[in-house]
Amino acid sequence: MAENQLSEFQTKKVLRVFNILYGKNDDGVIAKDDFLIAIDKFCNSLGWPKDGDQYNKGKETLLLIWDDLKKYADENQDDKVSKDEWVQMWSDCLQSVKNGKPFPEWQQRFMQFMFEVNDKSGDNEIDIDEYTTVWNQSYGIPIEECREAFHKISDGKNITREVFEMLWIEYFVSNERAARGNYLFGIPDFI
Ligand SMILES: [Ca+2]
Ligand SMILES: [Ca+2]
Repeated sequence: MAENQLSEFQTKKVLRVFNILYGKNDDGVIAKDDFLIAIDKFCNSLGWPKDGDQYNKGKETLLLIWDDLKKYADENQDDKVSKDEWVQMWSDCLQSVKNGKPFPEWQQRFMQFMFEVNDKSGDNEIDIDEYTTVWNQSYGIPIEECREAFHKISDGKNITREVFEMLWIEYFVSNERAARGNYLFGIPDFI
């Protein structure tokens, strides 16, 4: 396995997302189950009827994301992505971004999906209530923390798809503590 090229700060950030998005069943790895748990959470917080179109489409997208994540990250091919494998994948991703390449396609799909999950009303902007709903109800981040994080990332405006993408990339790539994107997934306790 190649060396981790992320700084300590960047490593903490990617591990934070690992824990928020996938640490829910506390087995210390990401597996297919985590994606099935995620779709049920989204259905609950967004009010999607189970087995309705949005549910089915969301599930299909998440399982595609899982397949691709596995392809990129599951180095020992045990159908699980460990924390080390996760960090290594982001390190590789950072290297290719530094070499002027875009994020891999599956990442773009993941980012778009997360935007759509956040934009409950479907008007192509995320407002503070939408942001708070997703991160509180689906991921258990306290409401006050969600609101504070939104103020930090939003610059007083709703978040468009373009801004979301910028924040996402900043979160995973930037080594700057002052970057707005650092607050995309709540308030990290190490900033
Ligand atoms: Ca593995
Ligand atoms: Ca919206």
